[in-house]
Amino acid sequence: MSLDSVATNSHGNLDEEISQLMQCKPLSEQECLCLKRQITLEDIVFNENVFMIQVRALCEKAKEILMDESNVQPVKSPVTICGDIHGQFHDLAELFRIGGKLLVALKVRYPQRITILRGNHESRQITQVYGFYDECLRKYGNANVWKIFTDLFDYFPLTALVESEIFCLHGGLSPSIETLDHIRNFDRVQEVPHEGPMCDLLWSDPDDRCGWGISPRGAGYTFGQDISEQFNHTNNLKLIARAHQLVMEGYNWGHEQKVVTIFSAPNYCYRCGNMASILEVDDCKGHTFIQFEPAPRRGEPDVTRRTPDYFL
Ligand SMILES: [Mn+2]
Repeated sequence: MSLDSVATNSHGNLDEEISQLMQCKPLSEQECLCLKRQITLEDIVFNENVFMIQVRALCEKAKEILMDESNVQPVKSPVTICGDIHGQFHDLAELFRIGGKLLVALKVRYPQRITILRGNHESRQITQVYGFYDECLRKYGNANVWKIFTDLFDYFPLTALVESEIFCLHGGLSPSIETLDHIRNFDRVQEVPHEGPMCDLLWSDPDDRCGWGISPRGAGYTFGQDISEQFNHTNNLKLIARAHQLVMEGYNWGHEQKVVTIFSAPNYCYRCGNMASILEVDDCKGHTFIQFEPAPRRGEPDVTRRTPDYFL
């Protein structure tokens, strides 16, 4: 194994890796080395698990990029806004076909074109309950990959701002936050707290009732149309685009079109029967929702019977 090849970090190689990932295939050792910025001989000798080197290298690179992003990351249109994916790989591949490709490998490849925001599931605690921890153990035999990814999640921006007028976030508003500048000043690189403004952004939901309410989720708040109107007015926003809730049509307007919920996992948990959607914002700031159905799952086992009751 030549260490010269280790120094290589061309986009060509990353592109090949992305194409393999898109087919749900693990990367080879040779290719993995091209991802690593500075891989040491020690890494190669002592890491028995090549996948771990790949994942670690990819996530370290992603961290470097995310570190420079704001808590309210500015985004230019045209852009496509997506909601929850919830680990439905084949539906994610379908979303890629419809709306273009994204996520961590693509974030590293196209840092200016992909913005990944943190959701309430991108946390150590939630991933241990809802399957990601178990999946890492099953596929890699230990929790290293889970640790690498959850360490990366700490760096994901909390919110984004499309053309200064569409405020994007996973959950919703917080009684502790009046302005975007307040969010910009958080130190976000930490596990999602159990309460407080950072927690609320990832957990809250809009509600038909006015004012703030106690969330049935046990974290975050519910917020009424009066709250959305005030927040949009204070911050010169036209729209709050958020995810976090299953909506049968894939998207759902609320608060007299001051808020929209976008959910991008079709037939959620492979049994909810819902459509998914993404929101395209064109370069004239026009909005188009694209709805889509579950991807065909050729040759895949029927997992319905063993789908756990997550999130329902
Ligand atoms: Mn959520």
